[in-house]
Amino acid sequence: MCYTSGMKKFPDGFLWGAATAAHQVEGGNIGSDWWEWEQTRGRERSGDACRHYELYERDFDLARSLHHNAHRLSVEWARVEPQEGRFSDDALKHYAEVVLALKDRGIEPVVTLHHFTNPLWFARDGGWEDRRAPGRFLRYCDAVVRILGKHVRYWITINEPTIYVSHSFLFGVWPPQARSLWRMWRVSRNMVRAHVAVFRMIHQVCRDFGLREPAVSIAQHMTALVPCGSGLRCRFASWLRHKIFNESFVDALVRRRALDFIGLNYYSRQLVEPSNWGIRSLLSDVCRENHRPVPKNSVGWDIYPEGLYELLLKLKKYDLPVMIAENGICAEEDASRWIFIRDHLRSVSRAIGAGVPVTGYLYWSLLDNFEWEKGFGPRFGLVEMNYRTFERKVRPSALKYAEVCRTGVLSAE
Ligand code: IFM
Repeated sequence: MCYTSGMKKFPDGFLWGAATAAHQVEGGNIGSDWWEWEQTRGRERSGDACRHYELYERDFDLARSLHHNAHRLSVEWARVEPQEGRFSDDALKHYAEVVLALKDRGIEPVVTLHHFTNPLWFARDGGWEDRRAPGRFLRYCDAVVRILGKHVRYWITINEPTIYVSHSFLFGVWPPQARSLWRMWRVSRNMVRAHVAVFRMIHQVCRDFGLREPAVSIAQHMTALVPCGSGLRCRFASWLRHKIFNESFVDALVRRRALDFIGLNYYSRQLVEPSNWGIRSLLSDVCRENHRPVPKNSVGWDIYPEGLYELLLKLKKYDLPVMIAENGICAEEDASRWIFIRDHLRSVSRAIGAGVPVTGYLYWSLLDNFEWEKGFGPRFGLVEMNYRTFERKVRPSALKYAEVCRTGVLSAE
């Protein structure tokens, strides 16, 4: 890392780009549990989303024009295996074409195999709670990896497992809207098993086909857990939350030697202030007094770039490369997007300087997209989406980020 008058030069070969996920951009994901759930919720529906399923080449042209050399996308299980054990050749061919479209543009694909959505048949027949879930997920991944393996080196098996299990099985906000510690625990256990099985399968397929060593991980969502006060309760609760929400899934996979790198998704901070020593309070109470105010994104999340540096330093103990698999802001005003990216890249650069092997940065997201239960309101994109005409418009922040992608240098201003 070179520091010249505040300028930061990132390592050669650093991956620069953005991320998307199938359900949020493709449109028409009719065979998935989310699609069904949206129809019954009286909320905004994903519908055509960004029509990325048909317009992906246009989007990748934009990514190339913005000097991205990497792009994270997800394969939609519901499209690839619309009925149990029946694979869609059309869908598999489509994703092969998508990956080749990236390669043709000199963009390294980072492929996610599960990003929150499930095929309907799977969800209706026990979903992730069922003991058959790891085997079913493995069968689907095997079909994908056999087709895409030649062209893909970076794999993310499961996106944000902790967010998925907590939102779907504990807080009851995503399908199947369960509120049960026991159900959450079963799903977590099955996801660990599923990841480990897929990790081994990908390595085996690469050996069998004589392909280069793959790099397989999850994308782990981590929040900076900052004690509001210096008292024991705040500090203990922050430590406990970090262990449970940020590290436990990673630890389970490290123990099983099933991570080649750590995919880190980072967005925000939680100012921890438990009102008592009860377990609920220790795990969820936050400061309500705005004691240490910071700017917020358009859905109220604290913007806290220092948190990325602090978390990266904590990841050093794993002795694994780290890829920032997501980091982004939803904002009404685009000016704050560049400030967000710049400040978070400063944190990444500081962490690299402190010896953390960060290998890439993928902004969330390339396009404005469908933000789950919040609908199309939050605007995360480097590219603005007109959901009526499907016109794409590059935002000024994207051009500033493009300069960093082109040069590998973050200038001082
Ligand atoms: O849109 C999501 C994405 O699907 C997973 N990570 C967080 C993003 C912003 O909420």
